[in-house]
Amino acid sequence: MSTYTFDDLAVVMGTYNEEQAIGSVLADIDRITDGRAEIVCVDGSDDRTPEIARKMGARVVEQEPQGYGVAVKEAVLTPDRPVVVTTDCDDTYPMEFLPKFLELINEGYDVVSGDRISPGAETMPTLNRWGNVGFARLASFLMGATVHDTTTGMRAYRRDLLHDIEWTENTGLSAELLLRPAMRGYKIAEVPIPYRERAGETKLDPFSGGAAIAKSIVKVCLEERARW
Ligand SMILES: Nc1nc2c(ncn2[C@@H]2O[C@H](COP(=O)(O)OP(=O)(O)OP(=O)(O)O)[C@@H](O)[C@H]2O)c(=O)[nH]1
Ligand SMILES: [Mg+2]
Repeated sequence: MSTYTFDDLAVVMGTYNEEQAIGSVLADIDRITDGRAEIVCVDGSDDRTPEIARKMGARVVEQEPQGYGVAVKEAVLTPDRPVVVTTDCDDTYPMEFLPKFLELINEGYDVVSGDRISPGAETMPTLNRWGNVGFARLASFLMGATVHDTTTGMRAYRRDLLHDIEWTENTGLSAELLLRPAMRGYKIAEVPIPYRERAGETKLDPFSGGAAIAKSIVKVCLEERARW
């Protein structure tokens, strides 16, 4: 098995009016990876986000805003590098964990998922935290295996599996990106991570978004069980 370095890593994200956060997110990635990771932003902004991203050396793919999953699906399928890490562009996720995520891929895991819930996620709005605990319990029940955080935005994936599975969800894409590989026997690791308060405004409505995520979890788990 090959040992990947930061030269084999792409960090990808959807970006939608994140000019308050993007500078610090991209600077963190560059600092932690010595400027060696490729950065891809699939952008639907009408503020200065794409301009800042380009200036900082990111590859910007322009796309009309159509929701989280439409952007992130394009983002994960864009890089040619063998390891793809997703994050949000809101400064919530700890880029200091990139070396740890890469190390676990090198140990043979196919998906490494940042688990915000186990360490407490005190900075997460209470409603979101309850919702996320509920989603993880629902998914664990339907899968017959325990997961702690199904909606985290920070994960590492082997590129090949991203191209081998067909992705169907939008708001629920984050859950889908964990549950389909898990239910097909790929090797999954959850890593407890700290979670920071968001910089800038949320793009997700907690009620309609939460309902869409619950629906995606049920749909994806039933579809995957039907393959067994
Ligand atoms: N290109 C694009 N990016 C999007 C769209 N919707 C959300 N995003 C990006 O996807 C990421 C996740 O969105 P967030 O608003 O952080 O959603 P969340 O993490 O569920 O909610 P918060 O708790 O507020 O962070 C952010 O980087 C957004 O800018 C969209 O329609 N198009
Ligand atoms: Mg976010």
